[in-house]
Amino acid sequence: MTKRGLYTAVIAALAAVLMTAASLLAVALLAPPPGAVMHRAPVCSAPSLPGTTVRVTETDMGAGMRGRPMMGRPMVSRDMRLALDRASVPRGQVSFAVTNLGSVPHELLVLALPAGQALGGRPVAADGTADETGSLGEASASCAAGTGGGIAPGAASWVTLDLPAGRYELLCNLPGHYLAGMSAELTVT
Ligand SMILES: [Cu+2]
Repeated sequence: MTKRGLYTAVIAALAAVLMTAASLLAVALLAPPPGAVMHRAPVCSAPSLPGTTVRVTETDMGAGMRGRPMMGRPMVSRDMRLALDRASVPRGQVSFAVTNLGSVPHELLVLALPAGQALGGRPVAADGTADETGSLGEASASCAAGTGGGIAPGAASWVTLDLPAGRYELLCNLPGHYLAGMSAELTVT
């Protein structure tokens, strides 16, 4: 091999290593957050929405990994999450684009969080659902806006609301999910 040939081969090898590293990094950055169990490819995603968009990601550890009943009582699992891509938005039109990255159906409800009430502190009935009186809106339809029968795994749902300044609690109110950790706070300024 000539000196020039050797030089070209070294450059080509370096380029191959760099491209492999870059693609590994891209895969790592695009992967769902830790704890997310993705059982299938995304079914659909939210369209472009009016106002300020809050992206909500819902995850669970998978039905098979959740707590089994103990001493006749269902064990409360705390491995379900509802994460927001921002903690505050300006008042006015706010759109919620919800993606279910979990393995079971989820939903999103928006409720006011009164002063003095802690996140996750709503009373929960015997059936495992929180009191959702005064709900301002919800995204619970698979691949559609508004109210439906739940967001299927891999699907998205969305809703646009007009929100005045204040604190809000976003939650999933399928039985047991609120207690399992599916609530997040949003501040509207
Ligand atoms: Cu849920």
